[in-house]
Amino acid sequence: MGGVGDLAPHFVRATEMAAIAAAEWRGRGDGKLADGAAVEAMRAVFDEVPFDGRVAIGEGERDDAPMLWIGEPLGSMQGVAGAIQVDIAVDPLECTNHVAKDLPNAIAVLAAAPRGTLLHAPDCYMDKLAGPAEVIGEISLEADVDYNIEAAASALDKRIDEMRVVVMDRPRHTELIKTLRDMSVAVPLIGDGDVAAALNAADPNSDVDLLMGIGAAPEGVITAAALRGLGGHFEGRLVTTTEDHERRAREMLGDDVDRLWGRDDLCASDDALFVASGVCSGYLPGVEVLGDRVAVHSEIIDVMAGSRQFISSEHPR
Ligand code: VTB
Repeated sequence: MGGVGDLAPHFVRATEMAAIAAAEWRGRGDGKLADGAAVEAMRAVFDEVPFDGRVAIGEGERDDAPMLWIGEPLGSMQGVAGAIQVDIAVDPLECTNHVAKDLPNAIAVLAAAPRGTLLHAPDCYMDKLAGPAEVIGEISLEADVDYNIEAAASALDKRIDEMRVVVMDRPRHTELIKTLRDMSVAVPLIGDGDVAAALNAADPNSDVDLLMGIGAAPEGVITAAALRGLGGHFEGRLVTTTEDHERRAREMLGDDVDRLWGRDDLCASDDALFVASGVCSGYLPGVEVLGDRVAVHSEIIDVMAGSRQFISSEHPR
């Protein structure tokens, strides 16, 4: 039996179709419609994929239709003996608000791995820490921000005032941003899109050194798969802000709700894929309309192969 990597062409098609559908909504001021279009397009592809799939973590729970809901069975081989059993962490449209405004870095994105090897949790928040390989073993969410900055600067052979830490611009990060700036760390702020930001932080040649702060949990699991493939650092801790999320998280994880998840706990298999297609240009080029055709640009990180592939395809519009 083949591995999850063999399904890559199907998963790329799923993110491509979601990206193309969402791109129709760029700049139209309605992220929800863009998201709905991406979900529908992605689900239509999944229906045809010959696998026994399940959404391990995604945007919502069963009642939140039209999401690809957490626990949703996917694929054309549900319950078929011998079918490959796969878990998906998915965000059909990451950075939804940016599609509404046609701003950078919106992507259709997923991670796939064998059943049981991606964190299965509600779509709560996650405190995240991402960086390049050099900081592995040097920094941790267990430690204070100032300790992590000093340790990362030393591992990267930089002065503290040369460090650049990307953070999402949210009121919940006011303290974090102040602590960093008081240390003379530069803090580029992003409106949305911490998957692209984490990939950027993990790249030793990029203009940022670390990603810190709280974003959504599904994107944390997706990022963990990508950074497992790229050899970067990633850690997360779930953050629940509603009673409902707290209850669901306890039901699904028991006391593990409070634990620190390392990169390889969030994505516990090497037989994993990260697949993303650009909607709005940014870390990937966005969907291009070419008359009656569209071009879409994607990235595939195959953890087992240790490969990172960038591919472009054209489809009828
Ligand atoms: C979004 C989105 C991010 O986190 O902001 C979300 O843009 C949740 O944060 O890329 P808010 O509820 O404060 O908007 C991400 O989806 C990713 O983690």
